Amino acid sequence: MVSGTALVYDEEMMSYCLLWDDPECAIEVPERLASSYKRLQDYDLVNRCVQLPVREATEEEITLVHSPEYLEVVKNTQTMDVDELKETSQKYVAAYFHQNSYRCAKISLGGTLQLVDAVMSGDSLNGMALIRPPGHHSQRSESNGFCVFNNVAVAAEYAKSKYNVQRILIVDWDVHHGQGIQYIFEDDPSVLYFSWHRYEHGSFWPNLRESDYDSIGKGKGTGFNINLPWNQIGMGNADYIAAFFHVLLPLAFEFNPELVLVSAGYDSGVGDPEGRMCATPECYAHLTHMLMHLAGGKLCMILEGGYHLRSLSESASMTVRTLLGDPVPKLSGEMTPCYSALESIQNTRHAHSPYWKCLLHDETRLVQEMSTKGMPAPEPLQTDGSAADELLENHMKKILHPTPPITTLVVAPVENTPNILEGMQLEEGTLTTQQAINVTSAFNQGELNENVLNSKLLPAVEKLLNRKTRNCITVSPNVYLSAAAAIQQALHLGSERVFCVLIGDVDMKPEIANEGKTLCLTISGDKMPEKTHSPYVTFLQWKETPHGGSSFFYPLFRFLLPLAYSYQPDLVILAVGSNRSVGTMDIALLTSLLQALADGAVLAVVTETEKEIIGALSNVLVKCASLGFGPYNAPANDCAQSLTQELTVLETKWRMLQCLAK
Ligand code: Q9C
Ligand code: ZN
Repeated sequence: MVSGTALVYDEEMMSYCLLWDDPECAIEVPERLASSYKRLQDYDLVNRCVQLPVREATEEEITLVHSPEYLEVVKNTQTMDVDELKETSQKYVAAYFHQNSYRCAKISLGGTLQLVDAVMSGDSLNGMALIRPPGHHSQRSESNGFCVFNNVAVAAEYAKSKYNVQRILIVDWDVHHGQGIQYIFEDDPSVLYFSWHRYEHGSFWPNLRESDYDSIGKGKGTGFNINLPWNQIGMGNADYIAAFFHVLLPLAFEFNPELVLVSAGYDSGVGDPEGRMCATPECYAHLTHMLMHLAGGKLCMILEGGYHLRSLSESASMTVRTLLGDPVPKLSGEMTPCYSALESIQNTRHAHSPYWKCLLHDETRLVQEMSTKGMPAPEPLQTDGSAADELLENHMKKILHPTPPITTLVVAPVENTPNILEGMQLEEGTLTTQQAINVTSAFNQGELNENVLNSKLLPAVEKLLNRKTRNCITVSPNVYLSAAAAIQQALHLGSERVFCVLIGDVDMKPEIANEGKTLCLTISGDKMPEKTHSPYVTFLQWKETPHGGSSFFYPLFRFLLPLAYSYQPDLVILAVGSNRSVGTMDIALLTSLLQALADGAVLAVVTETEKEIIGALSNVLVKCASLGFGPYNAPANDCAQSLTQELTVLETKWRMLQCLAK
């Protein structure tokens, strides 16, 4: 299996800088690279990556996207004096040239292509290129916004021609609109381009009408350009995650790319003077983790903007850590997207609803009157960013914990041991049905049964909560009783919120202490049982559609994950019983994505006869296994309908479910 994370970096890309006074360009400094690389070293991430040498991009590669005339202009800057450089720069918007710009732009692009080669050849699973100059504003014959060559756009053309890639997803999480990428692929259905950006109804740079949600692509490319404009500053973790759940991910999974390129700008992070947004570094770990589930894991991160050095370097580090497979830290902050973000999400979903099957099931409509229209422009920024320095220093200490020594603890009886993979530790034994019954009643009476405590499942729950192991898988003759026992044990040990997913025919409802300390979701092929009216006991009626592919992405992003993220559990328990209505790959995807919650503390309880599930989940828990998914199928009507009903009840409490502003 393909593994490993590639890292592209070369200090030579720091050999150019702004040579005259220009406040607009002054933020794009060489230290952006030095501080990012330094932070990766501090976290010992550089050593864990495969370091790739850079190379110069060839003229042939540059002209995959750019005109020969423009190439000539850039080439000529090598021998210019300062006045000539300044004059050339002024032909473009927010651009500057230095005598070394051409050389650096060639290795910035060449480094990007090295990364694409490593990932497409299978030498590495994924990787990141720390490069400058950035690329996403650059156009066929134009430098723009500090960008010289459009690194990501050339990378996409390169992958298409060299590796015959049919579908490429470009995710642009930089805070500016990558209008260069939009122009280049506007009419190309083989490249799905997604960009969120600070827009403020067009009053923010680059002030383009075509950055709005209704620029959806042209000709054959109609539906393949996704703009999500932010009309307010201050967007944070909940807004970004909601944008992924309700806009990007369903479309991306339906698109089914063979390669994912990220225009990874970190000016969308907290403290950045350009973006003035609020996302904290671990948010980028979550975004990265979600994208790792596309294209069999083929994911290339290419640096764009990011002007607050501490924020940039922490967020880039979180990205690389996640690519390497480290646990994703719990997301901080209130999990409620803001009103303005919901308006933007609603409009983008509406604009794309004619082109994507996964948007068919929900009502979409345009926002009649935008709440932010005509609002005063934000005050100019007064602080020097040192407040964010301090915030970030404390924040990182708070959210980062040592990685548990064991990745996956396996609790199984000897005769039922799953294949032990690297990173797994086996503990023999499991709860018998009688033990499970004993423990649930024992806890209800506030008493512990000695006999039960000696069984290996309950100590495993303790190890999970004390972070001695990252996650745990157990096989059991009665998964629901075992899950109930594990819940009781977790609550007994002080868990505040246990998120429990039960898949299959749950013949017996575990009696569990509630008070909001557990949120239980049952997934079954049968009709919904009578309503409970508790937002902590929910139900999803779901069954697989017959031929190939899967319809599971729809409830996954529309319901399961937003619910889990709203709840912010400190433990996830997933019980898979017999007679399940969801396929193995779908359960594996769900499990893998749920690992972004609770610092990765996931307990999977599987019926002992379900060998295929045991194998698939073991793989997913030990390593972010590259999962392959077929094309998207529309779900059965009754399933979609029952989900809609459930959503109406739940979305007022669990706010990440909401995708209409109202
Ligand atoms: N205050 C990149 O992030 N200046 N380029 C905007 C608004 C230009 C950003 C002025 C910003 C260019 C790669
Ligand atoms: Zn930017």
